[in-house]
Amino acid sequence: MSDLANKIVILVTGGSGLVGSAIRWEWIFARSSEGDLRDPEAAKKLFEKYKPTHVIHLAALGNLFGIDLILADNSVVGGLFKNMKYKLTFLRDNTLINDNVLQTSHETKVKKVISCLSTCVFPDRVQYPLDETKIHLGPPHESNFGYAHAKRMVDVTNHAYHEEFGSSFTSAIPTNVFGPHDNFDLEDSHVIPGLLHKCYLAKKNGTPFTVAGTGKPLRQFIYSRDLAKLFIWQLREYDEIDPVILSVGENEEISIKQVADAIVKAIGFEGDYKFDTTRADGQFRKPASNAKLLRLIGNFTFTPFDQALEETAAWFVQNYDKARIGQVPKANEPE
Ligand code: NAP
Ligand code: GFB
Repeated sequence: MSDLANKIVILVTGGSGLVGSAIRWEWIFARSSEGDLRDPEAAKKLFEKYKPTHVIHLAALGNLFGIDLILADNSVVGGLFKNMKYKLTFLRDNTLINDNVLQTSHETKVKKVISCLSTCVFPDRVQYPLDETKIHLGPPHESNFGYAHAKRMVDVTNHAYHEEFGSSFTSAIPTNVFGPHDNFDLEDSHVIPGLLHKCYLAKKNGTPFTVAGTGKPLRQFIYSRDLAKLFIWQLREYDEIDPVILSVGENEEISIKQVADAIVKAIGFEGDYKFDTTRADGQFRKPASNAKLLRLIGNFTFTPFDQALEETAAWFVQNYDKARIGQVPKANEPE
């Protein structure tokens, strides 16, 4: 699949008329090189440059490339293993980013902000399924408490802005996201991109394919293209300050082993694979309810997991040279 297959281009005929004018949006996709949002001055400059009326706030540390950030192993990205390692950095830097984005949005009279949280904001011990009312009922799982506390404070901050200034700042809570353009680093990434890369190299080089942990934990995954559509819905239709969970149904949890099996199929790997049970499993499960989303949106068709995974694998294989693959040990480098 080419890059174009992931690009959404919408042609609006009659776009200069009454109706067309009402739906004319200008999108600005900022990245860290436009301004490091940990720096309040950089945030101000970015907002002064583009004068946004609405903000979808996705920037987060835990997902950084190309930023001047010195960590012990000189690299930075997300997923369970990175979150376990850099709790303070992820707490401090995400708190700075979120505060700068919200305060600058307030100062420049942005009409609406949607900040992206994650299901890791939920308490570790709470009655399942997770839903929007349970965020603050207990501490998050210890494996990523730094990142989780920074993210859950956005919900508190949104309410405070609303109560003091009437601001329309809200948040979205996606489950584990995957798709083209992900960070496919071998170790410091989320499970799907990390395993896709490992499986690809195992097939290419005839090396072992090893899955971290027991394979038993359960997760809900959302395809990035489905999530994009839900963000647009939220921007247009959603008026609450409280967050909304953006997820497939809680009955669509799948195990890490099922993920590995789907990856083996999508990559066409024919060897055996094994589990490294010395490595962490993280939370066993964190099923999230999408009942609120479905009640509000009415109906939404999620891309079937296998189809989304195949599209992602095809994109990764075809774009290996330009994908975010991190450092590949020399012995594993494809010819
Ligand atoms: P990603 O692929 O790593 O992208 C992160 C984005 O944030 C990049 O555009 C990056 O810019 C920008 N950024 C990072 N630090 C910044 C800084 N200091 N200043 C300005 N921009 C900065 O991450 P993603 O997976 O799309 O995640 C997007 C959002 O979804 C995040 O808030 C994340 O917490 C949330 N989320 C992700 C998942 C998941 O499974 N991926 C699940 C739940 C929630 P550069 O590319 O220039 O570095
Ligand atoms: O995507 P992931 O890192 O994040 O998945 P979480 C971790 C699960 O996949 C654990 C297993 O059970 C791991 O043992 N796993 C197997 C692997 N092989 C691999 C691999 O090669 N790489 C990775 N990363 N995992 C994240 C939070 O939790 O959820 C983030 O840490 C964020 O903060 C995200 O909230 C949505 O689903 O465990």
